[in-house]
Amino acid sequence: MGKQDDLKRAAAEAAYEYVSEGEYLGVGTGSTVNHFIDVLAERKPEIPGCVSSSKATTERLRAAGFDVVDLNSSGELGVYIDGADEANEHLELIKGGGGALTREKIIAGAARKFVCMVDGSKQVDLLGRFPLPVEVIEMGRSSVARALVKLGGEPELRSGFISDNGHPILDVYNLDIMNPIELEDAINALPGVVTVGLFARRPADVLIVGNDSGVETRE
Ligand code: ABF
Repeated sequence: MGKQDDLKRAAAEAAYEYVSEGEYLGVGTGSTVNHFIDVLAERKPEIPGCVSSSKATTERLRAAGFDVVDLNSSGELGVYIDGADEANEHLELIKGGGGALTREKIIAGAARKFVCMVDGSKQVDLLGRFPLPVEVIEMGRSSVARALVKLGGEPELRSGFISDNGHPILDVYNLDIMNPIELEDAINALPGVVTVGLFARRPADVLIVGNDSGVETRE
């Protein structure tokens, strides 16, 4: 494993402490989550099953022996554990680099506690260095892109990519996100937007950061 992977694994091990036995567990997507699924497979918590944010995660969870159910059958979730692409000091996030932002946002909204794991390189003062993913309805792709330019960004269609929900994604470059809640609301209000990868209205409740010096947890 590389150094970055070691930090992700350390964050995943710390996140395991938040797993609540006896309840369905929300599980996100990405390489940090893959480490977390490895930890789950090793420690085998007593949970009835998981709700997953992507086809890729569903496959991994099932291969590790966990039942995966639809969010409509699980009811309210206790805990949702996922990664992110950027995190600021208010635990506001950019997510969706892996393309699973819509399901991630739905699960985060349904969970009482959202635990986010990152390695230290993803902590930023100002969100926006990582291009902001916006999932759109195909018909509105160009009109949404023009509106995003007016909001100060440079949208680019994610090439060769369609989400698990069947939609394209615009990645918006060069945004200095001074007010994440305001920008999240503004992008959500554009006709044709399915989901914006800003998690500011519903930030993480717990941020676990894997650094060279160890794992830091912020709540
Ligand atoms: C998901 O996976 C995302 O929202 C984010 O895009 C990505 C982080 O990936 P990784 O853990 O591979 O860095 O949680």
